[in-house]
Amino acid sequence: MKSLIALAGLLSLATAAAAQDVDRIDTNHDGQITRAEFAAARMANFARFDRNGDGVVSAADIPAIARFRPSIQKTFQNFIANADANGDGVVTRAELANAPMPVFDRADANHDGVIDRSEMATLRAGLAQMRNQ
Ligand SMILES: [Ca+2]
Ligand SMILES: [Ca+2]
Ligand SMILES: [Ca+2]
Repeated sequence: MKSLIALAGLLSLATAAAAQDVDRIDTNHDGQITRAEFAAARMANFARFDRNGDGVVSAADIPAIARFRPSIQKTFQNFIANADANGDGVVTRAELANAPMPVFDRADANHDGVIDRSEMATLRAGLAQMRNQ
C-alpha cells in the first residue's frame, strides 16, 4: 500500500513535474517556474519511473499491484501516451525531455512561458488533483 501511494505521487509528478512540492520545482527560488525548470524536474524522476531499469518507461514499469487501482494504471498509461512521440509504446529519455507539458501549459494562464506566484496556485491544484485520483 505504501508503495502504491508513493507511485501515485510519482505519477502526478510524471505528468506534471518532479517535485511534490511546487516550490522545489523553482530551483533558483526566484518565485517563478520556467519551462526549463519544469522539464528538469520531470527528467530528474526518469530513473524512478523506469522501475525495471531497462532504460525506457513503458507499461512493463507499472507495478503489478496497480492492477487493482485502475486510476493509477490509467494515469501511467496517459503519461506514456503523452510522452511517447514515435508511438512505439516506450518513453525514452529523449522523448520525455521533449514531451508536452500539459499541466504547465494549463497553469501558465497568460502564456508567457513562466508560472509566476499567482499561477502557482493553479499548478498546485492541478498536482493535488492528480495525486488524489
Ligand atoms: Ca525559477
Ligand atoms: Ca522500464
Ligand atoms: Ca517512444
